[in-house]
Amino acid sequence: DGWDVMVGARRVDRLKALAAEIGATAHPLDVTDAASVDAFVASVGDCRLLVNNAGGALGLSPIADADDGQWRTMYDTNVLGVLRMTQRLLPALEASGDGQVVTIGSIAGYEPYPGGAGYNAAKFAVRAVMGVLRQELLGRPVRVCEIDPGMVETEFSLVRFGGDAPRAAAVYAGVEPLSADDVAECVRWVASRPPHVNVDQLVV
Ligand code: 8X3
Repeated sequence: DGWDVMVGARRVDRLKALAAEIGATAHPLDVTDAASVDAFVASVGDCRLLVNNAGGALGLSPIADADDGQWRTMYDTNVLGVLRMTQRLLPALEASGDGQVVTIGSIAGYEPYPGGAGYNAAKFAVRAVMGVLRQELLGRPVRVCEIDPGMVETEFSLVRFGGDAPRAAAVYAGVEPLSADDVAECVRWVASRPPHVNVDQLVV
């Protein structure tokens, strides 16, 4: 669609390969690290669109056995990561005259499930943050959209289960899950709406 894209992630080798594939600029980014976010944002310049994609789940333990370290990491990545990125890029987004924040939430932000409490809590929080942001920016030129996918076959489950490939594969057995491309297409569609079309939420 003609966007001048800057991509950020922790795994620099993959990031560079992706950037080369799509013609983007790559910059290392860890959304849990304020200094990393500052360095990323310092190299952004003009900005009309922020896509908050970083997130993920760790573990599937019932609350009785939950690991507070995993919960802390999930909150830091899914929620505070969104805060750090959004807060720092808001001035540029607003100055563009037609800014937009698109954040990837999850169906887990609507539907709690056994073993999901830490991730559910984080994604419910993301939804709250996006709802507040939308109200706080009312009347200013920054739209706020949350895209909430259900089951998407990426490395999501491999990460959740600490690299246990058979357990991760079992999540998608017998179903046709969404793909990363399906979600990317949702982002592309939202980002290409004209300024008066504010897509608040997409549950996919
Ligand atoms: C991932 C969706 O249902 O695996 O965000 O938690 S679910």
